[in-house]
Amino acid sequence: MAATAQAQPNIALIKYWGKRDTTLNLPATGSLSITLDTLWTRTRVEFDKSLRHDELRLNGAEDPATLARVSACLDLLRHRAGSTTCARVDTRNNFPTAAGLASSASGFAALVVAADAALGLALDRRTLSVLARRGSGSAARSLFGGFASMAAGQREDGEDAFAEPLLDAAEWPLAVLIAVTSHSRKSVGSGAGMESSRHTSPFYPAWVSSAATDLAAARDAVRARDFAALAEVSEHNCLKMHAVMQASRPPLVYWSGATVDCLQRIRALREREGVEAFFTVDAGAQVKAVCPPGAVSRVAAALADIPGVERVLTSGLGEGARLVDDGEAV
Ligand code: 2P0
Repeated sequence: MAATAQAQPNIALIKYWGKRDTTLNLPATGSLSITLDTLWTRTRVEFDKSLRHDELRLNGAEDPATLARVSACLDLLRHRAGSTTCARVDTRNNFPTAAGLASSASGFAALVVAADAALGLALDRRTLSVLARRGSGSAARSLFGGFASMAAGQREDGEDAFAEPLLDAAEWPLAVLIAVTSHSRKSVGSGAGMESSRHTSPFYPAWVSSAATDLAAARDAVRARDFAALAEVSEHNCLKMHAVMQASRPPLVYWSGATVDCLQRIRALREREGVEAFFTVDAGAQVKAVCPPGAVSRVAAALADIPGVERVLTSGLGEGARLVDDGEAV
């Protein structure tokens, strides 16, 4: 009744920002992401009949704020297994939590894979992706490695809103650099921010209606391994999402001054210095640069030089969520 899983965060190149249903956590738009390798979440789930309620520890400390979300996700798996047994969940991240590095993505992906095994359910990946989405929309994508795309779906029950693999990491081994410009928790979480944008941003309808075109262009670019095309549509989609955020009331400005400096530097590297690199920014101040492995040292040095960049993390593309030995755990 116990299992341990590892999942890595993913970085969306075509963004999910907005829900078409908050109860089932259904995205208003499709998305496309790359799964990282060096950053991970490891989660051990143990169902134990002696427990009176679920328990959650994050990086060794109790985390009552996240427990209800975790319990609700576990309930979906318990329901399928015909079980009411409570669980002890131990989870650890090797990267900063809640600073724009999508810990909920790797967290809920690892949770469903570990709970599925601990309950002996052996659900298929698509079903696990749907269940992870119920925990956190971006988690549906961390079930898969390399490049994954996520459908918005149309069904009211959400059974068509799952992620699918596009290319394995080895098929187009790009690198990701993360310029950390702030360690503070973001002031408005993604869920609340998305709802604010949906209700108040005048740009939200245009964001939703133009999403499918961006997603199709990005999927084509990935399949063709066309870096320039992926760079163009990814930066456009990222800045469009931030325009929606910034036009919300109250405004959602996740950037720091260093964020903007990083964006300008990455554009200069590409447009003036011939370095293949593009940026993306999520609901936080960190900037992610995507480049071929051969450009890593050049891009990393350029980002590290920018005042306000505290450090630069480097990652390749990795695998989807998977079971690991209990010994490797948390
Ligand atoms: C993304 N983000 O596609 C976008 C870009 C943030 C900006 O997915 O409410 O934490 O848990 O479904 O998955 C962050 O949203 O939101 C996110 P919930 P989640 O990566």
